[in-house]
Amino acid sequence: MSSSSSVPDYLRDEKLTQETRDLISSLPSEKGWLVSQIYEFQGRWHTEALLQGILTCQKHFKAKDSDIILVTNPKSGTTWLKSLVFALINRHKFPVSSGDHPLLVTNPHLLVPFMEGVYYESPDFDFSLLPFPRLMNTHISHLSLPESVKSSSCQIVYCCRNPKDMFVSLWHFGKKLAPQETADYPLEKAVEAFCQGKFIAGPFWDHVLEYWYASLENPNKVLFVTYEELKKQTEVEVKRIAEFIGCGFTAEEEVSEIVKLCSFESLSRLEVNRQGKLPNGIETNAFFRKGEIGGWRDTLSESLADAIDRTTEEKFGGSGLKFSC
Ligand code: PAP
Repeated sequence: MSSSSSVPDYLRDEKLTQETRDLISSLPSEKGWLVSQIYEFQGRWHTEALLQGILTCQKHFKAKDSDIILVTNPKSGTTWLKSLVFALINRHKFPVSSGDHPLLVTNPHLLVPFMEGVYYESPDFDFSLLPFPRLMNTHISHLSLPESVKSSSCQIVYCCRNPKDMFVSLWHFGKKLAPQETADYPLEKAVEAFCQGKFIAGPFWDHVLEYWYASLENPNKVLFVTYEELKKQTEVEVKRIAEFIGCGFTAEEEVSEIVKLCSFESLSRLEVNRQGKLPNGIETNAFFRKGEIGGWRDTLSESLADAIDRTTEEKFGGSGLKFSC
């Protein structure tokens, strides 16, 4: 693993336990982009640190029926969804109109803990101390969720983004995070690894499909949302999320204030999201780049975009899932 100081804690291997090291030594591995090696565990490819976080989560996390868990592939709308759902469930405690909303002074990632990241950094973190209802996020696949998440009545809001924008967002995030480590890695090779699924948190498509089918099988448990629909009709989608988690809007209530507060334009201009770092070392501005649909066109050639499109068609065939951008 690299020793560059720009790489955040959860991409480093300094806190790995002997148990994780033993497991890792038995797992299929590939040379990674951003980190030197990635490992396949339960059908997904992980960095060592996030793998340890997932293992701790599987062992120790006890879901409560009232929990709300936000699930995404990386770079699929996590920061936005965290802000929206935090603002939704706390709208009586923290009215947006009061002018001193926590989102104005705190990065969304500090208001909603990232389960496997927190478990990697602080294995003894006590999730029972979170305020009611507990709101958390994860990138863990449906297959690898802790048992109690599946067996309890907790709810999952899943947000998916079209794979080309997701890939390009991750590509730029990685370059910003670790310019030296990623400098010599060709984009073509990264797209190839992404399409093969051998990329951080990959295969992207399997992650989406698992939650898609879970949402069809159990619509009260899993709500499937897309970044694109959230962008196109934010108020409609935010109301749908609010209904799902049991805090629907009354006729008198305004959803527009929350939508505005959590918009890319508002959040990205705040001092707290322009300057400073999260405790894991990531600069807060790294989570706000363009916030657009179809921004991949600046980075991907036609042939690379085609390669991702072909994989999407193969993987999503028959599922009813499609992306129009
Ligand atoms: P994470 O999974 O590492 O937490 P995540 O928040 O999912 O990251 O991804 C960041 C992307 O969401 C960025 O996309 P881009 O690189 O294509 O620009 C970021 O700009 C976008 N984003 C962040 N906040 C918002 C928002 N409020 N509205 C819309 N898009 C947003």
